[in-house]
Amino acid sequence: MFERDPDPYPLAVTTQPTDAQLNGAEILSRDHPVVMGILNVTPDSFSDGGRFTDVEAAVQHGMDLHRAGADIVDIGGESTRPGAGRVDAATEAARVVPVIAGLAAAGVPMSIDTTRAAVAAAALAAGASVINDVSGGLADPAMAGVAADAGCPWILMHWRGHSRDMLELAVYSDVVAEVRAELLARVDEAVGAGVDPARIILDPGLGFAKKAEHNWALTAHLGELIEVGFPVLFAASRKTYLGRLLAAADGEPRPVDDREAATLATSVLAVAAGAWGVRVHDVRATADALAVWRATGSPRLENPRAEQRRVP
Ligand code: PMM
Repeated sequence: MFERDPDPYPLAVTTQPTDAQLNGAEILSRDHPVVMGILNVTPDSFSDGGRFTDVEAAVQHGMDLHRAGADIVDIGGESTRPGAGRVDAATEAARVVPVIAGLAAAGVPMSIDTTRAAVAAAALAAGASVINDVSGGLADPAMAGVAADAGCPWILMHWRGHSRDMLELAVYSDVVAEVRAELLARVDEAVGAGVDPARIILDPGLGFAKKAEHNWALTAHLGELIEVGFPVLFAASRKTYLGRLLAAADGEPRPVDDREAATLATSVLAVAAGAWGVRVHDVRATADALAVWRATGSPRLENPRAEQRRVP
């Protein structure tokens, strides 16, 4: 059922956008898994940090990601790597807004990766159409109001605290059940604040207050989150647990730039389990891997509990 359009999506906006396009909702009804390309405009993100701090270079990279097959480009102005400190809202907004404006002019659909309502509002005003909130609404109580007013899709990621101290929070007795329950609590809060449930996307938050064993359990049991009935975004790209899996004999983790094959394997497994989309650094390789999956008939991994879906 997830057939990708034969051609990449046109860069230029040639027709009048519909209301659904304006508020980003059409990204929710794609008939193929959504590929979200990562563009971090930060000096310190773990994979692309420092590469796109210049606005022109960042806009060019965003356009390249879109041309390579990204349905949407995710723009971040604050690093969330484990242990990272915070930047202030003005700095974060100043990093992302010019890049978003440049990419909007080129017709590139974008999400804003932020936990701050003010940054999200500025990004939406500049042309982003989806909020990607790694705190699932917990970090800033005003975020739900921004999402409700905009009527845009809101990605609620599982989160337990800011990056500086999140490793201490990686304590679970049943990580899959707890992540699912905590995400549903975020959904209830969002809906209670006026957010349309049909605009909500969930994300297990790989690497955020998670140890490697937690990430693997969430990957293996992704179907248990998908069966809840919301679209699920899977974001494993180049993360530390893949580096540890592929560690050298001396225990040295595989370097960030050499985790692509493992990333592709996780993306194919996730879409085969029914994920709505994947958030990745290497869009072209991901599009190729998903083309293989499609060519074999888009087979789905068996999810014995799929019948119990609770569609919102
Ligand atoms: N991970 C990072 C940043 N933003 N957003 C979502 N929805 N899910 C994630 O897992 C996620 C995210 C950190 O990775 P990066 O430094 O490569 O952006």
